[in-house]
Amino acid sequence: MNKTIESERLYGANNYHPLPVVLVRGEGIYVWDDAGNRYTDMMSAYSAVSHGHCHPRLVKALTDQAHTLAIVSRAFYTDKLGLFLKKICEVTGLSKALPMNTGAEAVETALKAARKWAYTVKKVPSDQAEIIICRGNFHGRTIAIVGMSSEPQYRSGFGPFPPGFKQIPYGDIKALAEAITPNTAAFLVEPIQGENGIIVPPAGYLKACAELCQKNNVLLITDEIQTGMGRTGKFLASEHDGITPDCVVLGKALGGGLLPVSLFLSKKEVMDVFTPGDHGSTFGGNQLAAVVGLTAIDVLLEENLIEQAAKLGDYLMKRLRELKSPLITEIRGKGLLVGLEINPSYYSARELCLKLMKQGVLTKETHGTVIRLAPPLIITQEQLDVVIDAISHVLTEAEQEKKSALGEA
Ligand code: IF1
Repeated sequence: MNKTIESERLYGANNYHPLPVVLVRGEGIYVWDDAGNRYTDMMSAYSAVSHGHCHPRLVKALTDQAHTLAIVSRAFYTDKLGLFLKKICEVTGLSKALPMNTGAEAVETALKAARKWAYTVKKVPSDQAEIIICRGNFHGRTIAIVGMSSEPQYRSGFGPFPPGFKQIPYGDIKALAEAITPNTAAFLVEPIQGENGIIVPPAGYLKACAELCQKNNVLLITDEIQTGMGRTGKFLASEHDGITPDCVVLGKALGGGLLPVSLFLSKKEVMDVFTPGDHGSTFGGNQLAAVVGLTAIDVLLEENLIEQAAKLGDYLMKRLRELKSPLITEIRGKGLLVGLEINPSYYSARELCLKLMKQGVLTKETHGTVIRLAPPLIITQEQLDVVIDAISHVLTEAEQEKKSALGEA
């Protein structure tokens, strides 16, 4: 047993089932293991490493700031936070931003803001505010958030959960209309469900939700922690529907693949419900986060990574469709957030990920049957071709294995 793996298993919690590889270095789209093998990273740490590993400009911004001033808390002003908040509001079209650290913290901030807005602005009776969420959602791992989850494992053993949440099917605008009541504060939704297996809703779904929410004075909150920062070929995935939500949650790639940076963004009327002392965070909006967040946005725009994600995402989906493998039941996604649904009766997605690892491609299955293909947005077409060839190779190999197992070869 590898000593490193043994230590993680001996001293760590058994809350993940990692692939049997020990990574020691990353640069751009590549990571290396402790035996010197190089892999193309098709996971990007669940879309947190959209800029590539250890991006030089981001590392420099972080280290320069770390030598200058890092953490002072929000008890004082600093010279970087205002620049970061101004930039993200200009780029997204929202009016205000509240900085946190992890995605879950920013989602919790959104839940608190929506409820307080319901009581103070919409005049919903105290403690009666309802928030609508979708089946198959993933918004983080806190008790309130897993209380909204429809995934039994994420809830099992962690109850009781806070009330005030109503679940509807994803992609179903009629269900949303039926779920709204005079006490509805908000509808929280992912533009594409990431964890649930890269589920893309029907075209125009988000636009229809925005219209319905506006008509009923309900806040539309989009969770763009995974789909935001250019991942789907637009800065925010909601731009594909031509809408600006009332509130947006950002995280992951905002941290430039270096540290946790998240934001709750909203129109002024919502953010203004917070008064000093209502909400906060020790590290939220620290100088390192502000500088890395600002640079992460600049790099995304200056290196045209958003257009790159749109162009190469279309190319990837087209090439995958041309493989015409009987193992693939569906190819879903937008931009460089792609899911390859594998027929479980034919072959295991995890087994295919292990085969891909041997071909120098690192990714992981989600929900048992979907292989996630979400490389750093800096990947080139030539580098993508190498990955597609590896996918083609393992699918053919798996197909041959299946046929010989059935005596058909
Ligand atoms: C894990 C995947 C899971 C997210 C969306 C909020 C959060 C996430 C849309 C919370 C986080 C991460 C969490 C990580 C694996 C990964 C993930 F979808 F990306 F694959 F879990 F479903 N909203 N997603 O995707 O952000 O608090 O983690 O910073 O928990 O295993 P966080």
